[in-house]
Amino acid sequence: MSEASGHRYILALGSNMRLSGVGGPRAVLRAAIEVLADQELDVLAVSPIIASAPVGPSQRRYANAAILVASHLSPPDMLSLLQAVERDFGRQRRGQRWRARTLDLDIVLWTGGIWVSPDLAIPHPAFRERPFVLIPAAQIAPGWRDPLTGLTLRQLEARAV
Ligand code: A4P
Ligand code: MG
Repeated sequence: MSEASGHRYILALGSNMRLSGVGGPRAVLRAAIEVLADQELDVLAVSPIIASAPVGPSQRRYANAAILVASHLSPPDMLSLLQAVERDFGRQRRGQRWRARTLDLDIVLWTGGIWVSPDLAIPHPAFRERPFVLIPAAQIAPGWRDPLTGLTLRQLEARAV
C-alpha cells in the first residue's frame, strides 16, 4: 500500500506459538509483516528475526522482530489496526494472563514523541529494559532518540544487553 506518510512508527513483533497453516513463530512473524504491508502503512525497514528466552510466565522461546513503518494513522488508529491483525492471527487468552501468544504487536516509538492515554502509552513503557525489543529496533533505527531519556536506540541497546 502506498498512501502512507505522515508519521513513522517502530513496531515490535513477538510470537511464541505455532499457528496451523502458517508454521512456527518465525513464520508467524513473516506472515504478519506481509499482512501489515497490505494495510494503511508502508513498511520501510524490517529487522532480522531473533530468538529470545521468554520473559514472564511462558515457557516457550519467542521469535521477535521490529519494523519501521510510515503511516497517516494516529496512534489510537494504529493500535486498533495492530489489535485487529493480532485477532486475525488467533491470539488466544489462556487463564488470567496472556501466556503463550500467537502474535503480539506493540507500538514502541513514533515521530510524534510522547503519547499517553488510558489504553496506550508511547514510548512503550517497558521497551528500555527489553533486549528482545531493543536488539531488533536498534538494527533498523539506531539513531532514533527515546523522547523520555534522550538516548538513542543504539545507546539503550548497549545498556540493556
Ligand atoms: N498498550 C499500552 N501501550 C501500548 C503500546 N505502546 N503498544 C495497551 C501496544 N499496546 C499498548 O496489551 C495490553 C494492552 O496494552 C493493550 O490492550 C493496549 O491497550 P496486550 O499485548 O494485549 O497484553 P499483554 O501482552 O498481556 O500485556 P503486556 O504488558 O503488553 O505484555 P508484554 O509486557 O508485552 O509481554 N519474552 C520474549 N522473549 N519476547 C516477547 O516478545 N513478550 C511478552 C509480552 C512477555 N515476554 C516476552 C515477550
Ligand atoms: Mg502487546
